[in-house]
Amino acid sequence: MDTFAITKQTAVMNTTHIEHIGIAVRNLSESIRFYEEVLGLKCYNIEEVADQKVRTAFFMAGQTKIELLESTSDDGPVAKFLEKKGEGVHHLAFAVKGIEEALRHAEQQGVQVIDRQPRKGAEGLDIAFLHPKSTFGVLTELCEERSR
Ligand code: CMX
Repeated sequence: MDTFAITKQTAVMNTTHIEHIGIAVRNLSESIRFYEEVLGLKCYNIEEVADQKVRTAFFMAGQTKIELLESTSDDGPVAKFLEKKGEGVHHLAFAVKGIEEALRHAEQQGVQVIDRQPRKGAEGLDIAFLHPKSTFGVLTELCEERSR
């Protein structure tokens, strides 16, 4: 049976836009130089997210946010990704309204949810991940501006 066949019978997620594209890098300062000195973008924020074992750097390219991710630990998710796949696009993040309902909805649709409850992410967002094995190969992040 098609995993997503019941979508039509339940309320769908309220997804508003792509919040950011996450890119795994080995060295944050070297990669920032590429984005600033070659692409001419401006890094406007660097933030460590201890919970995710990453240091992040943010850029806006027009309306689109780019997040560079450097691992702060050998056993973090980005370290594992770099070891296995090398540098490159790591995840796609969608802004949703009502992240808890969105997660429940994804689970009901048979999607493998990594975080059953939202966690604290960078830039004041609540975040939660869906497993790439159930999202057609793309690690998918849901995020929402923190309300508390
Ligand atoms: N994109 C696509 N596929 C991925 C992936 C990614 N980012 N990360 C792992 N995979 C694939 C692997 O290639 C592997 O596939 P195969 O079985 O076909 O080889 C499979 O998923 C399992 O990979 P793994 O290396 O064994 O890794 P784990 O299962 O231990 O962890 C994942 C994978 C996605 C559950 C883990 O990385 C995770 O929990 N990620 C969410 C948190 C996160 O990534 N945080 C960093 C960003 C934080 C931020 O933006 O602030």
